[in-house]
Amino acid sequence: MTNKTARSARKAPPPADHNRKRPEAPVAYDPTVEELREFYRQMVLIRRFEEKAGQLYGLGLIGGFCHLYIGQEAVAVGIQSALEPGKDSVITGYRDHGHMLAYGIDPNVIMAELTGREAGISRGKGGSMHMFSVEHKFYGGHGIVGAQVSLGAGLGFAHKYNNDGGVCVAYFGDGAANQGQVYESFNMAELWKLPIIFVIENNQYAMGTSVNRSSAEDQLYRRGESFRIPGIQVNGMDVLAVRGATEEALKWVKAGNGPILLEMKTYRYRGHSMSDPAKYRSREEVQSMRDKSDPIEGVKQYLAQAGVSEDELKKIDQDIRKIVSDAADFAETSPEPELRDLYTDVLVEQY
Ligand SMILES: Cc1ncc(C[n+]2csc(CCOP(=O)(O)OP(=O)(O)O)c2C)c(N)n1
Ligand SMILES: [Mg+2]
Repeated sequence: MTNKTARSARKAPPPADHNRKRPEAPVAYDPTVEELREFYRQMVLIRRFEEKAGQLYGLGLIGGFCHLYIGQEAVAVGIQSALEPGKDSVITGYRDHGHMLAYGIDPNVIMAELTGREAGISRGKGGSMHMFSVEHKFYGGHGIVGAQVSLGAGLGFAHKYNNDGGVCVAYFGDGAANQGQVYESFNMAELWKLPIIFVIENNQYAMGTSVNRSSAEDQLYRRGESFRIPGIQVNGMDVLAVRGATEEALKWVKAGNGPILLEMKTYRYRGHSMSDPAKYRSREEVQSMRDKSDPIEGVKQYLAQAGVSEDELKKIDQDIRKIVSDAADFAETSPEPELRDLYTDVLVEQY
């Protein structure tokens, strides 16, 4: 490089980017009392369902892997309460029970899938990590970390191609955020201005590795910047903050601006899966999150401020306990798939 070109290269500043359009800073959602009650109901349903799944696993009624969503309830509920089931699509990883419940899918068929019964949503052959409901546009349930992000970009493409007005929400974890295919998907989604909301559920750990240990850039909402995808960091323990950010994200995507990234700062109370003794963090750390940031306690406070009585909440709790124990009874007593089902839904041809 001659001095002259070096000088001219120095002189040419990078293109100014300050005028680039950005989403508005989100504000906390202002719910009606009825909406607040519904957030509470759904979050308690997820928590009790997951506790029951943990018990059934302990009793040997659930086999294989089982990843619980306890602690993260405000994320799925805050986001999906803003979506239209059957129009907007949702895809996630293996920690998927909460997202299904938040999309109104019957707890009985989810629990029956966990226990491997014919009546399960994948006819008892998918288990905890592989559940789908095309009717609800819920596309799983994926065990390959990060794969749901590329598949989600495909769902976003389908919404655009079919011009159906839908938006895809693709959830993934802080660990998955370090996968290469995530960035290939970001690039294509932005180039094609796909209607997709990428949601990083940053629960601080990928199996036993904390986000600070694994991530050179641990402010994950910035991970889309190289692709011009704007990002928003959100308190994922506060359902109103989550819903508020989702409203902003939907506005952005529906206006044809292309994808947006939401980083939900959240926390999982249980181990990575049922077989994780969680030795990589202290009990005090978990207890402190429970004491200070529990998403359900947060909604309870909002409800109290809105004048909803303790008795009313107790009634909701009782109703939920009944729904969950009925789901467990159903899942324990309904039949297993027939032996011949070993040969169905299996790819046998060459392709
Ligand atoms: C491609 C791939 N690599 C590794 C694994 C093993 N694995 C399963 S879960 C997981 C951690 C993912 O953590 P994160 O994305 O933060 O999600 P979380 O479990 O916290 O919801 C790993 C490494 C896998 N299933 N797929
Ligand atoms: Mg994680």
